[in-house]
Amino acid sequence: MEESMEKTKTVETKALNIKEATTCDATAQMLRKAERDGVETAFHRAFTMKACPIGADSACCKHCSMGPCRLNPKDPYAKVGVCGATIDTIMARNFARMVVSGAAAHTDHGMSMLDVFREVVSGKVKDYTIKDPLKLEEVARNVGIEVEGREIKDIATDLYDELERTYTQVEGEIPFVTRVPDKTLETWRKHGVVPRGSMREIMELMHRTHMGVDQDYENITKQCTRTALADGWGGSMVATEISDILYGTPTPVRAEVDMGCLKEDHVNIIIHGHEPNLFESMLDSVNDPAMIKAAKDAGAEGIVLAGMCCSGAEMLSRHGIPHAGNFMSTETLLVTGAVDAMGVDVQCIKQGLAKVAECYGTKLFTTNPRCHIEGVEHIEFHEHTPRECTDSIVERAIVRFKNRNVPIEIPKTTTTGVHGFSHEYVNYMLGGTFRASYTPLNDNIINGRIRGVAGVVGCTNPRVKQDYVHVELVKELIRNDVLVVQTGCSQISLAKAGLYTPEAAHLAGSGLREVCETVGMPPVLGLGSCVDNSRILIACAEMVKTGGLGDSIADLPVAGAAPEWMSEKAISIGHYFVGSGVYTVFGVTFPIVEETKFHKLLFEGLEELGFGKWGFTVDPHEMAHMMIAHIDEKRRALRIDKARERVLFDMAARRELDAA
Ligand code: XCC
Repeated sequence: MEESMEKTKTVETKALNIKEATTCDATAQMLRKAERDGVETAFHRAFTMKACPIGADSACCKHCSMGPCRLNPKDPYAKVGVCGATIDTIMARNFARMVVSGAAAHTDHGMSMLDVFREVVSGKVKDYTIKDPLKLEEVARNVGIEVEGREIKDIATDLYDELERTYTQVEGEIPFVTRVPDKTLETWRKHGVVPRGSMREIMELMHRTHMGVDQDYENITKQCTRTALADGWGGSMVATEISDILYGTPTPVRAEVDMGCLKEDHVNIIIHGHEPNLFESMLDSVNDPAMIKAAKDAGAEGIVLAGMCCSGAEMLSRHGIPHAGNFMSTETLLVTGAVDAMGVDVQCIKQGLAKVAECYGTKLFTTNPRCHIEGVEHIEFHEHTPRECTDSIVERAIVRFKNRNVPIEIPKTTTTGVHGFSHEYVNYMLGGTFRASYTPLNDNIINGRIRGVAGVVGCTNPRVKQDYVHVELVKELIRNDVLVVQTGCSQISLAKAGLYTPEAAHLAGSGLREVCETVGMPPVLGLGSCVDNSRILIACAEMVKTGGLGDSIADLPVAGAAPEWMSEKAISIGHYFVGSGVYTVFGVTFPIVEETKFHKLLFEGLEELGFGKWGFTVDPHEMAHMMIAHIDEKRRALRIDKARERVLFDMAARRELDAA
């Protein structure tokens, strides 16, 4: 029996077409090794397990035990659920449950950051300090706190009290509405979607989506928007700002990406997850001379620390720590056999990691009370004594290094690029240190060198070829003079493809190339992790406030995309961009039945109300042109479309002159 099961597994595993599964060479190499070793990954499971077609269209409801009820996505209005719920109610509720879960993840992360901040300010946490007092003052000023002539500790105490309202406030508006452009805020107020506190919004949306409560898809969508905005302009923004205050605001830094950052003769430690607290402490642990000595005593040349997923993206941006790969490479990285320990905290941690780690003898540790994995050792991380956890992981990694008993194969691939952009740095970079402003960015958009700005963000997903959609989309955008800003796993896809070097400017259209060459920047700017999408919101708000590009975020020639998304957090992010006024296009699949009233609301109706709108396609080139068409439409509305034709004509003429 067992033998035949084994055989079936091998046949299924072999059927995976690795070339179709990923464009990441290192991941492909490790998938081949995994198959030789008889190890299964999410790629294999996605290949053998078809996605449920009813669920994919969101045409089922399991909110009560009168069901689960299945409607027919091909004939969506033919039936209703047992309670009478229509397809629109069912889809809106399902969508809302994705938004609320994603928003909860980000806001809980932000709340943890705020917890640490409170304890640092009160002196109870001693291992972290306020590294960026200038940022502290700036954020405090933004939310109306007096800073002139005051002690840092006093400002920080007031800031904590103010930002706590982001979560706990039951009435009123969250603190960071002060950053929202007036006209955008007016639209929110008109439609009653300005968030109060995220706990309240999340609770209300959960309530409304309970059986027999909100059964009007438009009204559900309204609370979806309010909750998503409580994520983007609330929980996520607090997470980013507090991380900057505690650990430093990113500035451009050269860093290495991909599996080749592992070294066979070093102890290799990976941190994977989302909250920077664990990683920051690990950085101290691996740099502790006692730990380095212990590693050397065990026969290693030293210790390599690298990140994965979003905590990796954050450390890449902030400290130039190498990044070993994005979401779909987490299991395959362990297949190298070279990872001595992997510490994880929260979000995007596949349960499948446990099995792969066991196969290769990697020590896998969960560290956060919110995230245990059955069968995986838990070493709890406490902010008051962070080194206890991270030192212990290093010690265990050294022991594993000494006792390695699996063959090691590390893909040679690494790419070095420039990471660590922030909305503050975009200011300095384009405006110069002494006249920091967004004016040069706006000017270059108005004069047409830069056609518009696109945020390309989000996950990788084994239902599509890993990295392919991200890379093709971004190449097409920059070729058409669209400046791209990125976060999360998408940033890593493009970094591996080599687009994070100033030299990549040659892939850009002539207008964008000219700007990149003048400033010495890459055509693609990495802003960090997924909570750092809030940096993109702030950049949008700054562009509006700087002037010349309309009165609200919805007027800007910008668009967003998550072409390989998979998590509920991505849906929350997508919806807060839509709520903020941005056209946002998703790939892979969209949990909705087309040509229903709810579909029409998300893809058209919201825009008519003054918000942004959703878009969907799986094809990267089509996606790029949908975004470019939207950018051009906005340029026309702003009457700056002619300037672009002129500037491109000028450049063509100049090139002819140069060639003559
Ligand atoms: Fe997760 Fe944040 Fe998605 Fe990557 S991009 S797969 S959410 S790690 Ni955030």
